[in-house]
Amino acid sequence: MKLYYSPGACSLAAHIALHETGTSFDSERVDLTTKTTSSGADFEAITIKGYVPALVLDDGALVTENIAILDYLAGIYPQFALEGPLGRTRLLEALAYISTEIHKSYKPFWHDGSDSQKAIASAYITKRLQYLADRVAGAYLLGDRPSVADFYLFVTLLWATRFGVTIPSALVPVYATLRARPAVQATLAAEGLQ
Ligand SMILES: N[C@@H](CCC(=O)N[C@@H](CS)C(=O)NCC(=O)O)C(=O)O
Repeated sequence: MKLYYSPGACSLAAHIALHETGTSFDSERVDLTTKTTSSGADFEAITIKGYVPALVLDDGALVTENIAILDYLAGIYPQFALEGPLGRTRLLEALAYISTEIHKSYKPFWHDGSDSQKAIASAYITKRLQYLADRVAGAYLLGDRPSVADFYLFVTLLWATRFGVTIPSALVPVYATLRARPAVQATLAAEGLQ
């Protein structure tokens, strides 16, 4: 498996998940401005979408989109999935919420929004995080062990610290617990983020 990522981008979620599995995997950094990988390859020839994350499986199949990649990884590494008849549904529900309601709301911070756009986005993100904060089910978002949704949530909380977005108090210990995990530390180091 090979993950294409950009340091500190949303691809950090899949990068953490791969480190958490302890499996061996390849990774390559992408310059999102030039759409070139660190080995000089044309990233748009790998995925015409031109954005990270992109995961190339051992048989050459390409998987894109955070939700699909994290769902795929939870499928093959069930320690990061949810149990029960509605387990996958609940996981997808959380991933979709984090992607569409939280991740995407950071757009003004990443794409040179105005101060007022950033203020509106910041309030919206905190409100959407509050929904999750009100439902924290243990040491992690969905229980007492981490799921792939935690790794995606972690990225959005890391961005919150970077952009000055208020993190609801119930998510602060979840963020700290995730951040202290050796695989998270290793991933941050691998991406040059600490
Ligand atoms: N729909 C995609 C969006 C991924 C995305 O927003 N990637 C950003 C980094 S966080 C990116 O690569 N942006 C560069 C670009 O769009 O040119 C997903 O959910 O995986």
